[in-house]
Amino acid sequence: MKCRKCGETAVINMRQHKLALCADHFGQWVPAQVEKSIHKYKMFTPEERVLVAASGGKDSLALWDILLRLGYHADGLYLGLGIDGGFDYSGESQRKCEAFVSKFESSNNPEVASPDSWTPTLHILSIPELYGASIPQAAQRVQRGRGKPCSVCGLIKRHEMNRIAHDLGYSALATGHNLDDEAAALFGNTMTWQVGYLARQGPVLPAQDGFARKIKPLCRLYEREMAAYCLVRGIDYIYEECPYSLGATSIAHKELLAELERRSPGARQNFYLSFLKAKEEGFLDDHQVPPARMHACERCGQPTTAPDLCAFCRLWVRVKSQE
Ligand code: Q46
Ligand code: ZN
Ligand code: ZN
Repeated sequence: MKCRKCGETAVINMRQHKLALCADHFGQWVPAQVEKSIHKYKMFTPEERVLVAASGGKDSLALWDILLRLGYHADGLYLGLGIDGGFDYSGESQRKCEAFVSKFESSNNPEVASPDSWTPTLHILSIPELYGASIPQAAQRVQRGRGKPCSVCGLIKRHEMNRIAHDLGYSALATGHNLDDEAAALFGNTMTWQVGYLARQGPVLPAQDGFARKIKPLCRLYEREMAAYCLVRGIDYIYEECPYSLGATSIAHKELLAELERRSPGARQNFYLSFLKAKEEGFLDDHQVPPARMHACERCGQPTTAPDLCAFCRLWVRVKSQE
């Protein structure tokens, strides 16, 4: 297969776009797509500073690389969750993020179109060091050994990412969700008609009092494209998934959609993009939940609907009581 642009050997064929590209042209095509999404969904402006939630996986490191190549001021945040899984999952993920950012620390890296001598920063935050328990330990104590730690993990990650983005003055928090992730989430929400979640699902979640704006610049790119981008760009990422992700419903939904995509190229993209279009046209306007009355958590100051402590602070009170 030949590259559509130059006739060299193609490294990827994107059937949904009827487009095959060589390594060079694919390496240029991906950032151009991300730039289009940033503009189309009004994610942020060149003057704004963005914080990338860096997990060490392919999507978040590709996202960070792309934003830097596009000349944006993008720093990273790595949250150490204290997950081992028999192979030091958290330690290994952190090392991938550190290795990634260290490439930019050597001055005058021509890949970073930064107008001054600015180099990206990786903020590292360790949950066990800060709060005295890893995610699995915290979950073990409050769930008494039942179930996976994912809901505890999600709550802690959301709170801490928001806290750092807000405290350090970033305009937006960027996550590496790709189109496969978004289509799987949409499928899950549709299966159970979670209309409230559907109304909130999209490439941008605007900032609210005390909550940072959340953006998903990779939302129009397939997962396999992100893996190919890392290969083309020489980005070393952690291949293993979090050990607790095994058997997740979202993975089953991804597999179903991948099968659909195999039979009908572009089906997954159509599913997600037609949803966004229908939303733009007002399909869910009657289901927008009016913003709840918020006040500051007595302990951490983040907005909450609860009368005293936010869910994050209540969680740690329970974890401490079980020590
Ligand atoms: S990191 Fe955390 Fe995920 Fe691992 S424990 Fe579950 S939620 S699976 S994105
Ligand atoms: Zn080419
Ligand atoms: Zn709180």
